[in-house]
Amino acid sequence: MIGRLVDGRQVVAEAPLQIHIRNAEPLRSKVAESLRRSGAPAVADGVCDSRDYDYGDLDLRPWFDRPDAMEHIDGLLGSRRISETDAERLRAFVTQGFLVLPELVEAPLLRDLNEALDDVVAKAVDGYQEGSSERIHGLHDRYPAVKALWLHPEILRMLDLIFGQPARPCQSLTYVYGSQQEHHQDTIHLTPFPAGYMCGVWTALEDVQEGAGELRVFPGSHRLDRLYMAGLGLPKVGGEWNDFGQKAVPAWTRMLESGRFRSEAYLPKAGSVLIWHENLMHGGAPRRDQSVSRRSIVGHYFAEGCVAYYDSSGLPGVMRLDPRPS
Ligand SMILES: O=C(O)CCC(=O)C(=O)O
Ligand SMILES: [Fe+2]
Repeated sequence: MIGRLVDGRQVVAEAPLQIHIRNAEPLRSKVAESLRRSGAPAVADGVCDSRDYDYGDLDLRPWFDRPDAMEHIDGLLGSRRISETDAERLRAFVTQGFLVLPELVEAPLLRDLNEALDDVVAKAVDGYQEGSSERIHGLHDRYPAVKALWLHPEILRMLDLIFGQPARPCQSLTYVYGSQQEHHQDTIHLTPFPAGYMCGVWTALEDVQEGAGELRVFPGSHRLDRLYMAGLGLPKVGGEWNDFGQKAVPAWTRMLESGRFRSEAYLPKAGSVLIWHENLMHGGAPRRDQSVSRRSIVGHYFAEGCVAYYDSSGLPGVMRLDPRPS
């Protein structure tokens, strides 16, 4: 590789550059070995795709996707690294595909978050129209309260326990009203390699009422197959989601047809946080009462050391390295 020193637009020096990536810690080194073995690209240069990675290698599964997941939790308990409450939550994550931290967010932060949303609505930030189901991207970089939630120590602690690795936020999505999003698995949009190393985090900013377009989850559905673009015969989405909607949504519907998994309405109290497994089927119910808001913020997190990309668009993924609050 050639390294270039640039002053403004002018190259003032150039020299051959060698980069030694150490990948010393366990997940990084396992991933690096897998990439080498399978001939996967070590640097994202072009379109990222699931076929580039060895998803068939079961040795790369995270602990919670292994048959001995409960023993892993017992081990953490035995070494006093976690409390009995943590253990209960991790067990729920393994069996149901999600866990809940009830009323976690402190009252002052919850108030600041709601004030941030009031401001978004009043100023029509990003063209947001009061009453619409639109989501607003990236408010963590505009409102300190959203950043504080995004990097909330207790959420990060729980994610670190799940991943066995430091969790790194990727994005935030803010909803004032219900999303009414079709049921889906996030895997195809926020794609980790190895599979499993991504979680969604859903925080309620108010008590969620039935009919407000509540989040619906399908307990246990994280054990269903994962869908990727290549498997669906879909080209990467450049901006137009029609083909995607016509193929992916029916594929998800077919996966649920057996009736083995039933959706549950999630009706949390303000400040509660739900963490879902990357492959859990979930969606937003129809807003039966259009006048009722459903203020919530979603963050997606990858585990440090995994490969992160967006299979649906083929773009490389983001892992933000913002310092954690001490
Ligand atoms: O909040 C919702 O209704 C769904 C959000 C969602 O699916 C996501 O952000 O991954
Ligand atoms: Fe989702």
